[in-house]
Amino acid sequence: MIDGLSKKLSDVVKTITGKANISSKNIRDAIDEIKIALLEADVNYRVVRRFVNRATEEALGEKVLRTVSPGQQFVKIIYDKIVQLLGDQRQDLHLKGPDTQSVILLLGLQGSGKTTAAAKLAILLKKKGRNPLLVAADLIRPAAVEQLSILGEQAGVEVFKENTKKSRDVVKNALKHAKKNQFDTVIIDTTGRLQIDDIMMDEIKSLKRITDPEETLLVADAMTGQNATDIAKTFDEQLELTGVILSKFDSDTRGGAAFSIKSITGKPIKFIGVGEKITDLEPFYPDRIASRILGMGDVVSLVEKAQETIQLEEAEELQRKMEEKTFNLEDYLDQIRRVKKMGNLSALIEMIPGLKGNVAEDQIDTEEMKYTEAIILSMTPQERKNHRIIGSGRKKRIAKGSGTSVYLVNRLLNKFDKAKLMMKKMTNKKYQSRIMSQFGGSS
Ligand SMILES: Nc1nc2c(ncn2[C@@H]2O[C@H](COP(=O)(O)OP(=O)(O)OP(=O)(O)O)[C@@H](O)[C@H]2O)c(=O)[nH]1
Ligand SMILES: [Mg+2]
Repeated sequence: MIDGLSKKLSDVVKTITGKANISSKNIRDAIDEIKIALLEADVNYRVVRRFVNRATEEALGEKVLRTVSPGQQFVKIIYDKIVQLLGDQRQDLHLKGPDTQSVILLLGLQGSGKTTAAAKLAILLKKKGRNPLLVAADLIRPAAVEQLSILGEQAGVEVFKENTKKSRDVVKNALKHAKKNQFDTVIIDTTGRLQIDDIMMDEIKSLKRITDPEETLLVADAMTGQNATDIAKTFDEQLELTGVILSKFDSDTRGGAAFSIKSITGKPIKFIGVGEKITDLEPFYPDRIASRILGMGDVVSLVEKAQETIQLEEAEELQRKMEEKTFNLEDYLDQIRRVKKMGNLSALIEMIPGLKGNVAEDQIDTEEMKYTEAIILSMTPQERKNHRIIGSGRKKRIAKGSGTSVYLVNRLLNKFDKAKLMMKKMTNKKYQSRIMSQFGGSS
């Protein structure tokens, strides 16, 4: 399983971790090698290009941590970027509570692993205490119903089947049957086709309309590499997938699909098939796969610790400033930059207790952050330390220098005063440092 890629990447990072000092040339060379390895693994080239640009930018711009080596820090950056490519957080199924019925619709090309995946999912769900019903809605391929029946029996899960050629009828009756018999999760196995054709799409679209599924999962064969990504894109455009099951991840796949699907379609890989047995289905964890690929789990946690320490030190420093009332516009700018670096501001606000609900929408406007930065940068160091010395003449100059207006300068100063006031209000030390360490972000 993705052994080739894993070997190459771990070699690159091993080499660079071993170096006491690394130059920007070392970084570029290493990223070049990673780029080749990813392309060879059949990762979509646009995905690779974006990966390379971001990794280079970040690796060259990174603030050096004292307690770890630059090489180790580099590994962490690559690791983070790979986790991101693989889809960031683990995405589980989104099913309704057990008192209502949920439907999982499985679709995909011929031979991709739908029928097997149906039985595998049923087992996983049963382990979680749900009561699944398998539905044989592939009425085209000879013996498809029989295949699901056998798998269902092995899994100890009831299989709903009917002697008809109309998949819509089977599905409708299956939903009724499930309701009557308290099955909380209906897993539907559908027909695969050799090619993506209109008839197939229309059939599945109508099944989707009838069943209104909580999960519409594409079962894609990892061995087809780039192809799996293209298929996912087409299916998603037509049917709005909620996720992907990447089958045959145990085979000698080069791994490309796992890296491209989320970036290209925006839809997460939720499970991987790792063998032919009905127990061979695993939840897909981007971070675990990244660790496995790089073979550098220890280094990653080491750097994470170091980063936490720095954040803590910075948070303490900030707290000291607030207590000594020396928190000034320069520190404010620092915070804004950090928040910017973290990216999604609304997500950050969600994370910080006390801020949510206290921060109006216009206060988290990224446009505004941009001119806030420009305004503060147009001030003299003295003014940044104590903005009360800024008179109306200087306000005009600052507005001009920052390409803003006096109105905006005044607004910023008011906002800063309010922010300071808010910080003062949060006098509880523990609460304060918790907030600030979150505010500190990843630096
Ligand atoms: N090694 C491995 N084999 C798998 C995996 N998933 C499915 N297979 C095999 O792939 C073949 C096709 O699997 P099916 O589940 O029948 O695929 P399908 O999509 O239902 O196929 P059609 O109904 O013909 O479209 C079978 O031989 C499975 O045993 C997997 O994760 N790993
Ligand atoms: Mg099948």
